Amino acid sequence: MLATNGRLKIALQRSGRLTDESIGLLRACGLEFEFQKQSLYSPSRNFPLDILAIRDDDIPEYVQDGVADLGIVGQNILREKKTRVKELLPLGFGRCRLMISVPQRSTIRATRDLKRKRIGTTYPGILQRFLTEQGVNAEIIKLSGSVELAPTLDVADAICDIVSTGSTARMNGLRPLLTVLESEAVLIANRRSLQEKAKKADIERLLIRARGYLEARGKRYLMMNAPAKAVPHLKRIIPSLKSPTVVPLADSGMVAVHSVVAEDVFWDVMENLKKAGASDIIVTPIETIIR
Ligand code: PRT
Ligand code: ZN
Repeated sequence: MLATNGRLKIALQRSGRLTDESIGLLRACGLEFEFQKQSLYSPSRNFPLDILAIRDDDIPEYVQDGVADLGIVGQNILREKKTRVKELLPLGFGRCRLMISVPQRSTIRATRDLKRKRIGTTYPGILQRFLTEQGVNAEIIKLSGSVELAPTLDVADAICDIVSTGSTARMNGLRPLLTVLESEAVLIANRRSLQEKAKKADIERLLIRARGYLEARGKRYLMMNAPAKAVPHLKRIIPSLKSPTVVPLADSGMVAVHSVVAEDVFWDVMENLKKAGASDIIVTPIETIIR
């Protein structure tokens, strides 16, 4: 029914670590909708798109099979499933690492020490590829959950699991050994949807908006007044100030300078600008940058 109405369908995680930011991204792209975790579909009021809320593990297959045209999922899940989908855009949230950890007292200190050891994981596919690349012959113990308990239960000598802050590993007496995969959420697409003219056009509209939002995230717009002769100095202070907008002011010898600056350096930059003669500095958030 919904699969043939010409509207895009995007599969999002129904309830979990990726849900809020996935929804937030679509809202930042100007899409209006009511998102209800209980309902399978949530239609957008102002864009030809319906949200399909499912478990994250099912997203790659649903997108591959065309049940959904688009999906947002962690690269960890995507790489494990080995589905044929197109990766369109990394989204910068849901960051984590797939890591091999060992008990604190373990004699395993380097990759080669994993030889003939048992590694417990819910990511047997990624782990096997990694071990093959490294030329290490270890035994993979496929687990379905509570991986961090495997060494204590003597089911495994090491584990390969998702780590973000590392506190779960520490609480279980584990020490990180090495990173197998760095992961973040990505936007994926069904390959046939990208060839259908109408769908492709809607996907591209969405992509432009998503890129604009990602580009603007973590950036501020700066406006200030300054003596014209201070402009070369100001340029050196603001890292991103390659070609600033410089507008002459009625007051001769003064200019208005506009620029974009990264949030993390912004306070330092502001203080230095003031010292360099800038005044009336205005800082505003940026909603989007369309290039
Ligand atoms: O129900 P559903 O199957 O949809 O959800 P889920 O429970 O399988 O997934 P969820 O919501 O836990 O994670 C969704 C995605 O978020 C993952 O596939 C990753 O891409 C990403 N992500 C980011 C994480 C983490 N951070 C994370 N910390 N996924 C899992 N964890 C786990 C980790 O395995 C550990 O056990 O959280 C625990 C705490 O981690 P520390 O290191 O912060 O202690
Ligand atoms: Zn899951």
